[in-house]
Amino acid sequence: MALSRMASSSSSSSILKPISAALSLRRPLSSDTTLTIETSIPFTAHNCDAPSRAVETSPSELLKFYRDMALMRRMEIASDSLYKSKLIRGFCHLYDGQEAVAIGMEAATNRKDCIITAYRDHCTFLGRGGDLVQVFSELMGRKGGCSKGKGGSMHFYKKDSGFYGGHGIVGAQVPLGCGLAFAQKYSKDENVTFALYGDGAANQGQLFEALNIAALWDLPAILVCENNHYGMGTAEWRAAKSPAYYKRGDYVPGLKVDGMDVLAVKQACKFAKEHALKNGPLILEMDTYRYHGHSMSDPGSTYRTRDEISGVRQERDPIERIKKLLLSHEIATEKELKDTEKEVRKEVDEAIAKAKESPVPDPSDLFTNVYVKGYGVESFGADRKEVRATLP
Ligand SMILES: Cc1ncc(C[n+]2csc(CCOP(=O)(O)OP(=O)(O)O)c2C)c(N)n1
Ligand SMILES: [Mg+2]
Repeated sequence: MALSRMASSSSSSSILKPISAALSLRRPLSSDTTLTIETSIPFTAHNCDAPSRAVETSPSELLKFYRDMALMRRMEIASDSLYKSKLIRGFCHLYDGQEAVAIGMEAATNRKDCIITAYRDHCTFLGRGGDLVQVFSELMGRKGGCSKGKGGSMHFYKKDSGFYGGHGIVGAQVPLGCGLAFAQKYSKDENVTFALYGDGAANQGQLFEALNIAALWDLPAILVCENNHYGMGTAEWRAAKSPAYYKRGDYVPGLKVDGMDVLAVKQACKFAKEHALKNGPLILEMDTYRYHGHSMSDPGSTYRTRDEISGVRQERDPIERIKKLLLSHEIATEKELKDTEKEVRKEVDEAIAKAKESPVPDPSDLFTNVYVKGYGVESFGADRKEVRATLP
């Protein structure tokens, strides 16, 4: 990676927790020195000029990227264990491998920009400022969860930070995202919506219908295809005649981005935001990879080889990439980075312990937030004979 140093200051986005004291800078570089780092590979553009590969960052931002991605990784690994010990039930889709997309997007946006995604949503919630106790409480169906323990893994929300979920119906979040962009344009605020979907969802009709309207009305909608190369157990080339998802908007410009390089993601999202505010929609295809299977019921190794997975881990892992940068530019030592990993592990363990203390929702809450109040809906038992409750 090429690097040059310039003596101006830059601010890093401040998500999740502040970087630890153990990682405070003791090197010649001050924490806000501007560093310019080249992306792993060039962007590939469709119907637009590609942004520069030279990305501005700072030592403190790189340290933060490292910590935030390590925290997300640890959270997902811990969720896997909780699932296997049956403390998490139902659907659960993990995001490990894809962390750079959530983190890079955060670095280029503010909380008035909206984000909406599918069911692989734990890390997006954390990136938007959600806390770990809420994550684990929601996953374990406890009251303290971000959806009061009633949504579970697929239904995380944080509206006060512009995070609109967490959706289980493949592709359905994209038209909703275009609706959010419509509201932003209508109210003349200078913000955009990032609507995320997978390579599997990319073949759905509703996506093109929403994109058509968004383009006609120049809505500030950015469609982000997280191409992890599989939709459940189906490889992209089996599902799509053209897996070049960044080109699939035809008249709508697109950009293919190394989604394992957090700096490339940040640059692309910054570029997309500027573009969308001036010209309307754009597609970003993030070339990424999921290490886990599709969901907890998928071991993830029947339709792809173990060599493929370990190859990506070795050559493209987003956390390793930042680690190498931190070490090669003497921003942190191996020991400091190990200490961060330990801290992150402790933080996750403490959050799980707290979440376990949270009670499960009351039975009386079963239908709240589901039906409009005041209609007197009656709820029956499974035999459909006995009225068990009349809803408020
Ligand atoms: C409308 C609809 N069809 C099918 C499903 C079942 N389903 C859940 S996830 C999924 C695969 C989606 O793959 P992709 O869009 O690539 O997202 P990824 O899981 O890789 O993040 C399918 C078919 C669903 N939830 N909704
Ligand atoms: Mg996919």
